[in-house]
Amino acid sequence: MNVPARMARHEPSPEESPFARDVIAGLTARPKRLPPKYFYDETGSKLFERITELPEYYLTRCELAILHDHVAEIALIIDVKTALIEFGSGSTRKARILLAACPAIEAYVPVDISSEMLGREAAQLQQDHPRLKVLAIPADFTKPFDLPSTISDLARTGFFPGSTIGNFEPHQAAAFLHHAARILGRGATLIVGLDLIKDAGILNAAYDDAAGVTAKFNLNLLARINRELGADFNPDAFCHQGFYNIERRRVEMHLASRKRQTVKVCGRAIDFRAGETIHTENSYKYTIESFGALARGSGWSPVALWTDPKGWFCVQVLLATEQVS
Ligand code: SAH
Ligand code: AVI
Repeated sequence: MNVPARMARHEPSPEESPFARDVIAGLTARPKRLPPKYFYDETGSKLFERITELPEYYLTRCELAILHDHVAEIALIIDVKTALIEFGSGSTRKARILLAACPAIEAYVPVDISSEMLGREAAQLQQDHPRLKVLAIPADFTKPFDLPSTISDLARTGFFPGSTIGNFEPHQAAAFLHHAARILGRGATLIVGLDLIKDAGILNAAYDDAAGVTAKFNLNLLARINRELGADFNPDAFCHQGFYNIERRRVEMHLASRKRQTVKVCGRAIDFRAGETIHTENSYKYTIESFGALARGSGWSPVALWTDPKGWFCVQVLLATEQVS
């Protein structure tokens, strides 16, 4: 009898993978939704890097400016031999600013779900910083994972830039902060980037840019489901929506069906009404006070913060206040 190679190796078939389970659960829920962590396959990670260069996407520029302007103060906070652990490291561009100015950083541990990009960026960073221990962890940062034993003698500084924390629901952000405190341990520091509430016009443009790159990033999710799960989405039959929901203080991204249609996903028929959407991402916007309250309620105490001159983006330094078991 011919046994498929993946059965012989007990690997899950595409239909049994966590990705397939999440996609089926999301597309059979009402309203339909998909988790944003699945944006970041190889194509999605490259598209995100293009987003960061867009004139409308101010977030990256603002945060880079804050880090450049205040890295000397950050270096005074990170003053003992430490490991820098970055959650969702992507291009590692922001970590490089800290590495250049903070001699106390002896190890860099980038954690990312996008494994190809993670491997590439870690290898390049190691070449550029031969004396630094670069220890990449391909993982979902919301799940438990172990830090490398080789950093056990170092203090821990977490780094969570980019406003990636905004992609969590507020209760998930609180759970993540507890989880980070558990992973980083007693006495740890966490440097977090967060996007601040601002005029709706600026937010709408940042998530629905004129060149259509954010639309491509959003629609790539359907192409990924086709590629990896053998679905038959026609991405042209969906359109990108990105808008600020003032009441909920979040930018929402959706994929709206242009017509009534049925799509086959993992052997299931998924029906769409014309105009029905798949909710693909929330990007919550905070005030300094609302984020401070969230952090204080989640095992952390804000000890320093900086914003850009326009007050659009904020970098906060948090100190672990309790040992979370
Ligand atoms: N830190 C970079 C990249 C931010 S983009 C910056 O500030 O520019 C968000 C990054 O988080 C992506 O690289 C993505 O692959 C990663 N990511 C998103 N959800 C994740 C998850 N659940 N676990 C691990 N990495 C995740
Ligand atoms: C990674 N994350 C913080 C981005 C954001 O702004 O919410 C992802 C993104 N979505 C659309 N554009 C960028």
